[in-house]
Amino acid sequence: MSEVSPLQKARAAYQPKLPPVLKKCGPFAKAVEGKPTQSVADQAKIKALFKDTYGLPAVEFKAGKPVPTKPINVAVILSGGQAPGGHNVISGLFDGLKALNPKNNLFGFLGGPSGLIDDEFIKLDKKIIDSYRNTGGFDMIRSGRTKLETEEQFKKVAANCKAHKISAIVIIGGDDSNTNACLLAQWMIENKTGVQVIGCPKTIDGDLKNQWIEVSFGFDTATKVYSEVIGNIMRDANSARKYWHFIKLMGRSASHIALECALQTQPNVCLISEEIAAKKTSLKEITDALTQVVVSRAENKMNFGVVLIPEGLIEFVPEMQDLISQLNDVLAKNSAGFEKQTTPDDKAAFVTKLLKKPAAKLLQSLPVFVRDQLLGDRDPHGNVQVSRIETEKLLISMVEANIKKLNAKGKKIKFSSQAHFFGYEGRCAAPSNFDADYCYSLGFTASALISAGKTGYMSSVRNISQPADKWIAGGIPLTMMMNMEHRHGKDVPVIRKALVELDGAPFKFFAKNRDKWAAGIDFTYPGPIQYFGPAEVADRVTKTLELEHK
Ligand code: FBP
Repeated sequence: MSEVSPLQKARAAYQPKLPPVLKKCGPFAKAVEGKPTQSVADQAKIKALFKDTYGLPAVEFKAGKPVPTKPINVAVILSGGQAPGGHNVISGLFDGLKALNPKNNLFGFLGGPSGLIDDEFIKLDKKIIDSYRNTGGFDMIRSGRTKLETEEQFKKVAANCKAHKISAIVIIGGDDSNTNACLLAQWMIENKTGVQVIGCPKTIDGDLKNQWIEVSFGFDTATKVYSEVIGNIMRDANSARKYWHFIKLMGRSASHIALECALQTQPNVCLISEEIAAKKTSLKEITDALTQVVVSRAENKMNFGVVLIPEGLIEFVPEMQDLISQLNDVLAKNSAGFEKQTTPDDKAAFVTKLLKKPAAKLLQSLPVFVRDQLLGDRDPHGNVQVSRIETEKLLISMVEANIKKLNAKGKKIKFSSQAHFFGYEGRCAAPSNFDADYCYSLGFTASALISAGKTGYMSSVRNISQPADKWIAGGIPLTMMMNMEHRHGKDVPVIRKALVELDGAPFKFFAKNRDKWAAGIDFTYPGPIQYFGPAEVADRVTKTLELEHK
């Protein structure tokens, strides 16, 4: 075991806060059912696919009395990308189960869904749980991206549950993992296994949210970590006054992380993919607008600045979206011929001939490193790995080219740049007080949902822009968040991804202020996450949550 840092020691003693009803009644709170629910769209199709889990009522926990419960065995997995607070979901679940009955057991299946399929697990005891309380990372039981969705996999999971007398599975994951949790819950009912399935909302991307799930866990801590470092870079930029920093921020598709960091730090530019898609802004228009900011600032002797770029941007730019979709198609149909090409130039020439004219022209116009990234390794579905494209460097090189042209016409604009990508730096940070409390509450709520006999539900803790003594614990049917989407050639039921809403309060606040931020040095330096101290410093929530629930 590695040495424990003084902060980790102090954090181990932190007792996360719970919603009042769970604080008072523990997992014996009573599950009060509301009205039957509907899926967010495609009701008839979702209902037909989820015969037993469709239309279930949402649940809210109210005061209840302890009752004796039989001992049970429960499985837990962490699924998908890391997010701060995962260990606290597990410790909340563990404490809830032990409060129900000290003989209850919690098995942590290793490496995500594959552990559940391949029957690899550890029994989680107090010693293990105590050593991971309030820590970041998923290293207690690790995570993985295996998709748990086939009949064969479900049968293996059911067999493993039977072998270990497991009667409930808790899946801690994002939209895809919880979609699969919903499929698994339905399958377990249809096959009369008696195994309950409960989901917990995880992802730093913040795109698993709706009226009931106000935020996915990890978003708070990750955006605070990125905002701290962005603030540090802003101070550096404002001190040296010689660099433009182009910072790409994680968030596979939605721009919630970039928007939140912009709200926290007030950069000169922050691109929002959803706005770019809505306005059908071209790459040239994006670059011209960026160049305009650089030029205006240069005219005011400010040859420095900070630009935030969401990771998923490239897929939202219409002509790039078209190029990527043509590339996916062409490479799938001509993979043998493509693999025979030895040099990057030969590969590009081979593909270019097969693309439609505008896409071919665009590919040829891109910097060689971006062209090669687009033609590099495919994902397991054979698609271009968009998240590997260095958009921050692409934009720098396009702005550079614009400035060069302007300088050739007599302007004298200085443009020196630095490129950054912040993503992995934030995913395993020690959870903020908010995430420590929220995650522990989500895990504890999951134990209460299990005790209430629920399946096909997601643990829900609401009213979280308020202090924890006003939080509401409950559960919502997974089917309620679903719609049908066309993926990899077929229509499938999925939990709807929440993108940035352009008529939402966070974006509106940003849009109102961005011109002022572009012109000046209104930078805000949020500083590091504080774990101890006054609530307005240590317990503050994200600006997104604050604005959405004002
Ligand atoms: P989840 O949605 O599974 O939580 O993962 C989100 C994320 O962190 C994205 O922001 C990022 O694009 C991706 O994971 C990176 O994935 P990987 O860890 O496989 O490199």
